[in-house]
Amino acid sequence: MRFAFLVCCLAVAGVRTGACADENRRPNILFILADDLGWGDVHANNPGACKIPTPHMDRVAEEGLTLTDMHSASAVCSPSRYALLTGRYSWRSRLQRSIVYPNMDYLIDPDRLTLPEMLNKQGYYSGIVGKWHLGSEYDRAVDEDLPAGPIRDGRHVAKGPLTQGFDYFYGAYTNGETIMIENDREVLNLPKLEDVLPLHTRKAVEFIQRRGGLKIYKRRVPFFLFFSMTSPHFPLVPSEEWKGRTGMGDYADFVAETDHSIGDVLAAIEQVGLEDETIVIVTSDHGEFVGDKGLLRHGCYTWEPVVKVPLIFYDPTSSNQTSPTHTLSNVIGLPWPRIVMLRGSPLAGIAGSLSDQ
Ligand SMILES: [Ca+2]
Repeated sequence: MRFAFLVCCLAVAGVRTGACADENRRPNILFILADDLGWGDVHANNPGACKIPTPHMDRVAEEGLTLTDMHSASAVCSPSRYALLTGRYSWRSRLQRSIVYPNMDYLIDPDRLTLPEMLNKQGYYSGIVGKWHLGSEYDRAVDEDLPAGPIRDGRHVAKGPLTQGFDYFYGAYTNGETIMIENDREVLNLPKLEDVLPLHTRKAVEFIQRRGGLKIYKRRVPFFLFFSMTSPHFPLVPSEEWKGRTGMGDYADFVAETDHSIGDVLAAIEQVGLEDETIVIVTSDHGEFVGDKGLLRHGCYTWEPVVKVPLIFYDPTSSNQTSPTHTLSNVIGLPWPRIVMLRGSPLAGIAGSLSDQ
C-alpha cells in the first residue's frame, strides 16, 4: 500500500527534496490528536446542536480548513494510532482486533518506517507528549516486581516511542495510567488521574518553549510535536478546575478542558513567535466512545459516530485555504492529497523518497 499518510504529511509540511530544498522554509508541525472526541462535540462542526464550549478548536477551524466527512482508520485506540504512525491499516499487522493490552507485545515492527522517522530524515526534531498505547517492552500487569504503586526509580523502558523515531517522549502508555515516562524511564507517579491532562499539557507547552527558545533550531531544525492527548477518553476525569463547569456532566467538562489544553498549546506557539511557521492539525484517534446521553454503548464498533472524526487544519504558510471541505476522507491518507492540492505543494517532488508499506 502506498504510504499515503507520510506522503501527504510531508507534502502538507511543504517538505521538498533535492537541490531546490529550502531549509529555512520547512514549517513546524503541531499534530494534536484527541482521544475519543466525537465529531459533533466540536462546536464549529455542529453549531446547531453542540452546547460544549470549544472556542480554541473553533478558532483554528475559523482561520483554517475543516474536513467535515473525515473518518478514522479504526474504531479503537491502538489500531488507529498504528495507522497514523505507519500509514498502514492495523489488520496488516498482527493486531487483528481490539487494542494493545499491557500483556501484549510491542506492536510496531522495529524495521517499519514511521512518521517521525520519515520526518527526521527530512531534518525534523520529533516529540510525542501524551499517550502512546502501542505497547512497551515490559509489563507491570504480569510482573510482580512492577507494582502499580510507587514508581521504581529510573525503571528502563527498552522499547517505546524513542525506538520508533521520536527524539523525545513524555507521557503514559495508555489511559487510566498515572505513571509517567520521560524518554525511556519512569519518572513520576501522579496521585490521581485528574492530574494527567494538565501535566501533559504543561509538558507540550514546555516542548514548544524549548524549541522556540533555541534560535538556531528555530531557523534550521523544524519540529514535529505529536500532542497525543488522553482525553476525553473514559475514565472521564476533568480536573477540579473544570468539573461541573459546563453543567452538562463529566464528558462535556472533559471535552471543554481538552479544548482549553489545546488553547494552552496554541498560545505557547504564539508566545515563542512561531505562529507564522507552524502548521496545526487537530483531529481524534476515532470518534465518540461515550455515546449520546452518556451511555457507554457506541464505543469500539464501526458505527458512524465512532469512526467519524473532526479534522481541522491550519497552515499559516499557505494563502490557498478554504473551509469547510466535505469530501469523504480517511485519516490514513485520503485527506492529505486534498490538503496538498489546496496548498499547492508539489507532491511529485517527494514521491521518490517514499516506501510501500
Ligand atoms: Ca481512542
